[in-house]
Amino acid sequence: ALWPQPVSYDHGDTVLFVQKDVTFFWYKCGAKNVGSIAEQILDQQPMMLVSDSDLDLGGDGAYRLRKTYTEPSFQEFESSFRGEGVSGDDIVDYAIKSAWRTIFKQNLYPWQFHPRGWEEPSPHTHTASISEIHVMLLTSNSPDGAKPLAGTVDESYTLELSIHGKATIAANSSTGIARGLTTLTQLFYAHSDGKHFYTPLAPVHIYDVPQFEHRGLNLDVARNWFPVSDIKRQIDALAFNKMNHLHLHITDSQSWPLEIPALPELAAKGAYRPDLVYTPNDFKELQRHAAIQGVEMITEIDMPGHTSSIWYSFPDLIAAFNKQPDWDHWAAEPPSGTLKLNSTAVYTFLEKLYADLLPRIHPYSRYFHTGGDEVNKNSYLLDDTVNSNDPTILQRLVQTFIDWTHAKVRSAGLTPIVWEEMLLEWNLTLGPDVIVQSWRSNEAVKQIVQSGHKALTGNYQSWYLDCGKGQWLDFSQSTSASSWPYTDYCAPYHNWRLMYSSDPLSGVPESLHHLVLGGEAHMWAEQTDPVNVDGMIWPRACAVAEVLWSGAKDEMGRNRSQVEASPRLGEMRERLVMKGVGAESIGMPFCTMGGG
Ligand code: CP6
Repeated sequence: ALWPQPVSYDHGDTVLFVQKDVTFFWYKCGAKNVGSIAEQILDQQPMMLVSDSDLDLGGDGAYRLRKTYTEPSFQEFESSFRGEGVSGDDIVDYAIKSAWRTIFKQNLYPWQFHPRGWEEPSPHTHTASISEIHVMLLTSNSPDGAKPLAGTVDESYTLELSIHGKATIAANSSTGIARGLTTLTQLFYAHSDGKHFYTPLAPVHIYDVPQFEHRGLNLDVARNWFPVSDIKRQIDALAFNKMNHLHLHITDSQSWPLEIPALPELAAKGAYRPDLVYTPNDFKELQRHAAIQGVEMITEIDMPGHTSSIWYSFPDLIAAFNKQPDWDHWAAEPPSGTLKLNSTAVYTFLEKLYADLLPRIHPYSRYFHTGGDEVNKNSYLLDDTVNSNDPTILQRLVQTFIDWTHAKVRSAGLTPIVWEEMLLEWNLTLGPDVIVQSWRSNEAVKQIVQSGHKALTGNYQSWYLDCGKGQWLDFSQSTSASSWPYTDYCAPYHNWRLMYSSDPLSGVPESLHHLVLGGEAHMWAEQTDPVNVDGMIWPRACAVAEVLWSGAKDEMGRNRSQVEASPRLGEMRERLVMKGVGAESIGMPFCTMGGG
């Protein structure tokens, strides 16, 4: 399970206090692997990991780097980026400083998780304390350099905390170390005096490994604009939940906030306001802030549908632009408008766009999402380069469009991702490298993997965070007094329990499970902005994170218990709040106080 058990302390327990001047030791060595260390832990063998004799030092390029931190310098912390991309060393460096800050500055005083009258551990009578935390990167040549999440990066780790206060984390990659340090921070609590920090959970032996390699959040920053700091806070919360992808749906029909220096009019006229934009520097900062925490940012420029905002700068490229009440003949959402499908001007535009944008993505991500959802056939009746809604004619043109864009994406060193309709509705021939993102059903996931493509899950019946607010206007009500019942097709509200009970592998034949890379929770932002975004995403996305990290089934093959998850999620929510994330409450303290 991803979230630790809440503290259960009684007076007989060992309580380890940890001091602010704890020293972090960072080693690299080439000799061991996490699997064998996990075996030792599972066999309950005593581990001597930190003695020099147990590390294979010196030979065969194996080496040891010992860095120590006491109280990290946060000035350096914020500005330690250098060069293009993010290195494995940057990740460990950041993770250590981040762990220190979480334990000593953002920790939880767990009053909601004890009966009334509980006496907390006293800092004066404890028996042991932690003065050293050792992190070990076991393979010095792991491929976690500039692109840390190449799917091949092993995020597993072991975490050992003895009752004598020896803390050791070992992993095969820098990202694995970051995951282990994240877990470590979640074992500690703040004392009510605000000066002491402790864990009653030792001894701890953890071997942890994710079930799915793609664990993400899709954030729509086109329907509403979000300052960079709000997006960074979501990245921090993702990393705290061991999620490793932020899919940024950065343009749509309503606004184009992404500055493209080669096409300055796009954001100047297409953003909601000329200053509500993401500059090239903002864009890089976001990618780096994600990468340094083991989170890969995936940029989506949704095309050819969902592009009406281009109309404000390049009206000749867009067909069927309409914001009047009859927009719904041509699109899923107002304003309608789609890129013309048989226009050389469109291809000239795309050439400029991709030449500017794709090289800026390459150092940080393997992927580029080309969209492709909800393309409306009727809109091409109004496209002067097509003048038809004949599916055969359109299919050929969309195929050409995808072939052209995907060739550009590949020549920039990136792998294309598309929405499911490109494969399942348009029956396009996609390159075998293309990842197909489902959003409509588990049945779609099955069809995607049966076609041989890798799939991302997360559909509107389960993992849509916007669903169930009753947000869809019934346009028949604006023109008549019809008593036709208003229904929201993604209702009811998707609470954490609904999200927790969704299995990404449901209905997928076992022989094809390996093609399900994982999935994403979706934050479509028609009715979400910086005021409510934290509460809309958290803690419900924690439920998705646990399913993707640990699998939807428990060891017995049953759905994970919501009863068992509830107090753990409650504590996770408190920890997010302590980190400055406005996660919503999932229940009252009475429930976690043991009814006390
Ligand atoms: N925007 C974009 C959306 C949605 C999609 N794409 C969406 C569709 C149905 C529901 C919620 C959101 N708002 N670009 C679908 C992938 Cl219920």
